[in-house]
Amino acid sequence: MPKIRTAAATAAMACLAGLALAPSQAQAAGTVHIYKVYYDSPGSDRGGSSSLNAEYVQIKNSTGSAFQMQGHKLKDSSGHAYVFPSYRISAGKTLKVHTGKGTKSAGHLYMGRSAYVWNNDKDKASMYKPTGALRDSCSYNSTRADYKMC
Ligand SMILES: [Ca+2]
Ligand SMILES: [Ca+2]
Repeated sequence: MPKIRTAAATAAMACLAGLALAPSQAQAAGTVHIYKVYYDSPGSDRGGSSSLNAEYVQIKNSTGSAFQMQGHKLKDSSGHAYVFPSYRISAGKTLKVHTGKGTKSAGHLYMGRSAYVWNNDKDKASMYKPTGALRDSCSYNSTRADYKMC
């Protein structure tokens, strides 16, 4: 009865293929999270504007809809804090929060500081919701790298 066996095998394979699709569908619900901390700007840290702004925290919105950051807070281990102005991250997009001064533009916000925030050896970036609850954090402890993918 080779024909029947073939039909059964085809049905079983179709069933397995259906099951295999399930995990990727489950990943569709994303988060707004800290994606990268670039803590040691390229070159020597002389404090110029371009060096200060090459130090940044990148946030990613991996959800399927735009997300308003207003009122969120970004903090380092020693308590330096930045409160987000009104800024919408589109679905799937990222936002860099630079340490130095600059003008807000698509994909870029500026803490407006004249000194570095993120320690070059170890530190922890924490992002809080407007309610004060922790949304996400990312810590690192290495001078061998200049940035951390969270
Ligand atoms: Ca630094
Ligand atoms: Ca450096």
